[in-house]
Amino acid sequence: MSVLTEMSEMLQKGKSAETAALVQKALDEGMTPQDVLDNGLMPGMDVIGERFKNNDIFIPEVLIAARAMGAGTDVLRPLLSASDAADRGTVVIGTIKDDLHDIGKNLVAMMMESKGLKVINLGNNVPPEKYIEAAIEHNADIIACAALLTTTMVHMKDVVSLLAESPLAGKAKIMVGGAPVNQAYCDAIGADGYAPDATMAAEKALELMKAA
Ligand code: B1M
Repeated sequence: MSVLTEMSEMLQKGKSAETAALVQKALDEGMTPQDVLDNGLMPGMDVIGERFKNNDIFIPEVLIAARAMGAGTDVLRPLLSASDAADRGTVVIGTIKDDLHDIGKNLVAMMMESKGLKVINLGNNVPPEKYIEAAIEHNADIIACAALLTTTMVHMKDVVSLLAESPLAGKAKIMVGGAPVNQAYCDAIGADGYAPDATMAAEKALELMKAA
């Protein structure tokens, strides 16, 4: 069995220590952090998503798999963050109010850091006002909102309205993303940018910085 397949299986079983050790092994064998993420950890999480949707597994199993995903990405984070040290702007990121999903948002944060952006991670269940307060405090260039639930993505438009009334109006940009979000939704709520995955989100953030 390849190290990536084994890693995916350990993640699905929620074996954090084994997942982290296999990430390290893959790196030691010469794989890049991006390869490990795209071809080992993410496929494991995709299987979990599918099994959760089909009611083959339930929240406790999903949570322990999520913890193993975190253990794996913890090994990758310093390597990705070290790959480009330039300070290219500041991003305030969080998962929107009432939404506890944070795996994808944390990947987006990690990819943005790897591109030289300073990232202030507000965590999950972030009320719209808190994004604006944090953006003002850190003089952010970009506010990045993630949502994984169709019931929570609606709060993103409140971030857009609050930013328009804040001292950062016209300066900071708003990015949105997460599984139920798309470009049409981004346009409909008046956000500045959308990206479908973590790598493209980091690229979109740099594009928005250049356009500023
Ligand atoms: Co939840 N959950 N969950 N869940 N969960 C989903 C999202 C769901 C699709 C599963 C399903 O039913 N098929 C469904 C949502 C349905 C909907 O709204 N249409 C769902 C549900 C219903 C729920 C609960 C309501 C279940 C319940 O209680 N009955 C509940 C809600 C809790 C709450 O938030 N209030 C719930 C709870 C949970 C757990 C806590 C158990 C756990 C979260 C643990 C954690 O995050 N720490 C969990 C998980 C893990 C999932 C699934 C299985 C996996 C999500 C994930 O981490 N994917 C998910 C099913 C699925 O997605 N297939 C599901 C991996 C991650 C890397 O991908 O987050 O999509 P993702 O991020 C991607 C892109 O979307 C993008 O980049 C990332 C990587 O490339 N991206 C951005 C993300 N943020 C971005 C921001 C950007 C740009 C791109 O710019 C700012």
